[in-house]
Amino acid sequence: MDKILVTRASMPPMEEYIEEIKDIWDSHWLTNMGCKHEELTSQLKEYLKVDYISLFSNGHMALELGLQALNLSGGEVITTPFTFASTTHAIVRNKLKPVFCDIREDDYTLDANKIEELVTDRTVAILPVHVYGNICQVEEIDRIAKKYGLKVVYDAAHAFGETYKGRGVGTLGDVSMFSFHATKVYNTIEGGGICYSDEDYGKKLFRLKNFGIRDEESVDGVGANAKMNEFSAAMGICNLRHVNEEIDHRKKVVERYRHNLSGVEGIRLNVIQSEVVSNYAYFPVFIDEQKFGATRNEVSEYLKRRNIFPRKYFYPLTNTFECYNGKFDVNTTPVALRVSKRILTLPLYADLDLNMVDQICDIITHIRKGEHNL
Ligand code: T4K
Repeated sequence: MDKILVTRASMPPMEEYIEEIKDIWDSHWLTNMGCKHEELTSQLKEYLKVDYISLFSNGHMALELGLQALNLSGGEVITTPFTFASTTHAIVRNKLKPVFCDIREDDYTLDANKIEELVTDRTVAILPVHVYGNICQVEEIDRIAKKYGLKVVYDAAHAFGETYKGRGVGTLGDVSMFSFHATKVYNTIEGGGICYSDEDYGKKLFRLKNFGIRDEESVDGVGANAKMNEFSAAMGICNLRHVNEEIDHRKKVVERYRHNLSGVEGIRLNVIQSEVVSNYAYFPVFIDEQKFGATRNEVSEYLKRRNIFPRKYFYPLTNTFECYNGKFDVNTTPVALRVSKRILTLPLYADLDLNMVDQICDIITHIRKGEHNL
């Protein structure tokens, strides 16, 4: 049996991509905000229901420079440790201090009830993550941000195309970042975007991703280079034509998993959020070893021996990373710690065969019944 990996990049038919890149050969225009870049920008703006979007070479640079463009100049950012390395690194690389807030037991997002106690006179922003596409407690976060004059930057890397109460999730907070990495619901090979509504902010962002260049003879910012190239943009144009279909297929996979695994003792499935139109980005299961009879690690290792490769997104927590040299106390985020040791994200992609989903679930239910030697 071929390896079943946690995900598989979605790709358009090859002929469609070749057709899309033909005019790049005619123009010899490969990057620096070319035609494909501009076309994709306007298509994404419409698809995501946002005022503005600025495209980047990847989601991380979008987040890092998106934060930089807010001019927060030192200070503390309240954030979650239950995320990919990028979120915390983006804060630290901006010379800001992450202050870790615990997460909610049910949807794994930042626990808004615990934010206020972490606000100090140094706090400048809140950086929550719509982890797995689960939307944060946005109204409460908004209330706190207004009360203390804080910026809200959403890491919406997992939330492409989702809506909350009918609004594009990219409109939440001051700015939101989407990742268009190969592993995401929607990809531009590598890529990312920052959504915003303030035009002046957009101008700063543009300079930051293009060396701080104002015009041919003036450079007025110490910018980086984080532009999306034309081949990525062409991939994005093609993938956008298929993304709704992609999400429908993912939905079927998720429904099959839910059907097979709901009611298995010791397995808790991801929440369904009533006001959210989901993109079915990930399929995390929380394994309670007391009730299930095996640990998350045992299940993961057993599946790997059967050529199925789930992932422990997100373990370890970012506040335990070696690179931070013990600066943060993981005991301040006990729920995140408990979840990170018990969560397993199962394989999920649009063309994952439903029979394979059944096989994965069979293995898990048999482990529950003690019918497999771990
Ligand atoms: N914020 C959050 C909350 C994020 O989750 C991420 C990225 C970011 C920010 C930053 O956005 P980007 O700068 O990446 O745009 C993967 C992705 O690389 C990363 O984008 C993603 N989050 C993270 C959750 O997952 P790894 O280290 O697990 O990737 P890797 O190479 O092990 O790939 C995982 C599986 O994906 C493979 O087993 C097979 C499949 N795959 C992978 C690649 C690279 C493909 O099918 N095709 C491919 O080209 O991080």
